[in-house]
Parts: sequence; C-alpha cells; structure tokens
Amino acid sequence: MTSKCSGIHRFPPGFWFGAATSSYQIEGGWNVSDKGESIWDRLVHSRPEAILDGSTGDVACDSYHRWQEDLQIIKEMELDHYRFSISWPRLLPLGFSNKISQDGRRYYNSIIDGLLARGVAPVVTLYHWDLPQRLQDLGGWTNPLIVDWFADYARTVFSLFADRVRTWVTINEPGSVCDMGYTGVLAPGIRDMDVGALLCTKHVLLAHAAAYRVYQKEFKTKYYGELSIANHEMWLEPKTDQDVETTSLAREYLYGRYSHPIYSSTGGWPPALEKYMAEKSKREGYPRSRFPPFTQDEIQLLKGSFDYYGLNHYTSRIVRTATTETRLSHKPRDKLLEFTSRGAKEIGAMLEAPAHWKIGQSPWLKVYPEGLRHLLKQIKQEYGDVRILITENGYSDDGHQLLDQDRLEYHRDYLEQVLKSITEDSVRVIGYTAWSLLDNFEWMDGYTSRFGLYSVDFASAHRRRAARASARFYAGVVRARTLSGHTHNATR
Ligand code: GBH
Repeated sequence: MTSKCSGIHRFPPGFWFGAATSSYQIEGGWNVSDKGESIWDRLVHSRPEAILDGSTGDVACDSYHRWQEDLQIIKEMELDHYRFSISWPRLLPLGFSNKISQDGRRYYNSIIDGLLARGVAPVVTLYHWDLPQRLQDLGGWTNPLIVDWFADYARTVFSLFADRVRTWVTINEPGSVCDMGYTGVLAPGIRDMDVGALLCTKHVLLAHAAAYRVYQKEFKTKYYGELSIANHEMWLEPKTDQDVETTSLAREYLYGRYSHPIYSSTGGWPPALEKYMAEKSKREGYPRSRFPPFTQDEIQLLKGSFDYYGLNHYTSRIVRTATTETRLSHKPRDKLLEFTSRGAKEIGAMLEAPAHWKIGQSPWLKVYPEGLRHLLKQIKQEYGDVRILITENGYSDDGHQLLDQDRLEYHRDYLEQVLKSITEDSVRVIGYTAWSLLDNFEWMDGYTSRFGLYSVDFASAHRRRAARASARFYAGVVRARTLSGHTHNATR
C-alpha cells in the first residue's frame, strides 16, 4: 500500500463487498421434483410475446444444478457476502406452509452451507417476485390475507435456515412488485394502476412488517439476525426551482411510499402524498381514498421494522412538473416508460434524463454516479443515521464483451461515490452488492440485457460462466479494500 492509503481512500474495516442474484433469474429447474408454479412461470409460458426475445427462465443459468459453479466464482472474487433469493413455490410447492419440499430445502441448505464453508456470508431474500401462482389466483398481493401467508412462509424459512443466515431481505423492490406488477409490465401483468397497485402497496408493506415481527418474537434472541426490505430508489432532482414541490411528491410517490412507513420516526404514509391522493380520489368520485389508509396498529407494526436500510440503486432522473397537456396526452413509448407516464398522470411529474448521461442496454438505466451520493445523503437527512446496505447496483450491456469497460467504469464510479458518502458525508454505508454475480434472465428483456460480472453462455448446454474484466476489477477492489492502486482498464 502506498502512503496515499492513509484511510481516506479506503473502505472502512468490516465493509462488505458482495454480489446478488435472484431465484427466478438464475435457477431454472422450473418444474423439477415437486416445485410449484410461480407467476413468472405462468407469464413466460402463457405470453411468450411479452418477453423481448421470447425466452423463459425455464433453464436460465441452470443454477439449480450448477450452484457449485456459482460458489466457485463467488470464491474467485473473494466476496464477503452473496445475496440470493429463495423461490417461495420451490420451498412451499402449495404456496402454504403445510407442505415443505425436501428438495427445495436441500437445495437452499447446500448453498448456505457451501457459502459458509467458503467464508462467505449469505444474505437471503425471501421474495424476489416469484409468487406461487396459486396465491395469485387467490388475489395475490391485493388480498389482505397475503400478510398471513407471507408471515407463515417467512416463519418456515427462518425455522429452516435462520441458524446459519444472519442477514435477511424480506421483499425485493416492493415498488416493482406493485407498481410494475399492476401496470401490466412485470408479472402478474395485471393492469389496475388506480386501485390494484395501491392495495398491493399496503399489503406488501404489512407482509414485510409481519415477517419482521415473526423474526423479532421467535428468532431474534436466539440468532441476532438483521432484517430489512430492499427499496428501489432513483435520485430525483428538480429541473428548476419551480419543480421542487413536484420532485418531493415524486419521491414520496415512487419510493417514500415504501420507506416512510418503515424508517420515519412518525410512521405511516408520506403525509403530502396521502393528502394529495385523498383529495384526488374525492375529485374522481371515489367514496374513499384509492390509497388505503393504515390503522394506528398497522402504523406501529410497520414503524421501525428494520435493522438496517436496504437500498437498490441504479439510476437518476431530473423532474419537471407536467403541464396539463402532457398530463392528458402523454402516451408511453414503451412498456417500461408506462410507469413513468403513470407518475405523470397520478402526480403530475415528468421524469427526464439529460442527453449526455450514458445509457446502459436497459433504456431506463441512465448513468449518473453522483446521484447515489446525493441519495445516500438524503436518506440520512430524512431517516437519521441508519446503517445502509446497498443491496443492488449494476450496469447492463448486450453481453457480447468480456472486456466490459463500461460496466467496470460503472462499478468504479458508483463505488467512488459510496466512498465519498462514507468519508465526506459520514453516511454509514455498511456494504455494497453488485447486481449481478452473473448474466441472468432479465425479466421482460429476456437475455438481451446482461448485468453479470461473469458472463453466461446461454447457447451452451453447460451454461459456461466466464469472468469479465469487471469481475477482475471488482475482485481487486475486494482484495485491496480501496479503489486506488489497481488497474481500471479492461485490457489487463
Ligand atoms: C432490479 O430492478 C431487480 O431487483 C433485478 O431483479 C433486476 O434484474 C435488476 O434490477 C436489473 O433490472 O423506466 O422509469 O419506468 C431494477 C429496478 C425498476 C428497473 C423499474 C426498471 C423501470 C423504470 N427496476 N424500472 S422506468
């Protein structure tokens, strides 16, 4: 180490470097043994035209059979933690906790034990979008009973694995689950933006809280584990001084809805949004707010249901207030933009990105590293000095290159902002998780967008994994615990 490493350029001792995946995106083995059908199995099989390349996650990275290869690459990068998710219908084929799949149980045990044997901490997500189809048929996240179903599932998972897993994520991106699941984009592909998405919002939060309380009551004193939820948050910046209020409402709408009830000292919905929605619902002729209120008990249940702050972050936007015409006429140009346009319709905000920001293979992924630092600072301002775990951050390309200079730079530049937050803004960021460990099924984009530090050859029967330059770069950071002093160039 050179004298430059006097502390300021170093990640703090104990900082975690990891990588993430999710069950449906990597496992395959969609119908092996007694596994139940998930809403993603149903979507890709019944509406293949909804996926950009007509592909499915039936085999994906085949991690159900090749998990040892995943452990191998985790080891190669010497990661501190690996974030993966449990497939609810793989563990509970009937959706309910009366029947546990022994194969499902064995599979996740192998991964957990394999990680621990290699000195890697498992970070386990309970729900990364693959709901049992049977529960969807009973109303899914719009049915209030799902709060109990999820708590039962969580209890089963904790009773099987909490003796070895210390860090948990209950739900990955509730905003994607509800707002994209109920704009017809992601599974279940239902279009009910006005009511369905908001019912889902309430129940997904209560389900999180119920799982948190199950752990707190029944497992915490034995295992001392930590739980949170992983919110997807963009950094939003007002275009002009006139757009400050719209921007704050947009923040409340896009992610304050999922963070305020959990992390704020007052609890409940973001007040300005709740008021706005109540008035709007009234104007629209509804007898009650489309945004369902919480009872006092529910507010208390949710408030403080976290041990750290889980943050998925990829991108930023500039916000301007929609004019009356844009509100009425704005038609989505593609499926993903539909959600943004819903924002325009619902709260009168238009999200834009300056033309000079680099764009990944995913059209929504506009690169603005400084946004992460602004966002981290804002989280601290709003919710206090919480410990923040970055549960996802990553960059997509078309996957053709092993020399993925753009991805390498993305991780380098975002990590640099993390370091600045820690050293200059005193934000307590405790770890960073790259999305993704390896190329995988990228939802509506199929295999056309790749996020992997490792590439996967989906044309080969063995789904061969190969390290990209970004993986070698990241391994160097993990080893050195600093961003300086090793190669930043894809050509080694
Ligand atoms: C994450 O979602 C997921 O957790 C992960 O499974 C996924 O593979 C990864 O990121 C990469 O996509 O165009 O304004 O309507 C990222 C969050 C939220 C990204 C919704 C796409 C659409 C934004 N996603 N977003 S917009």
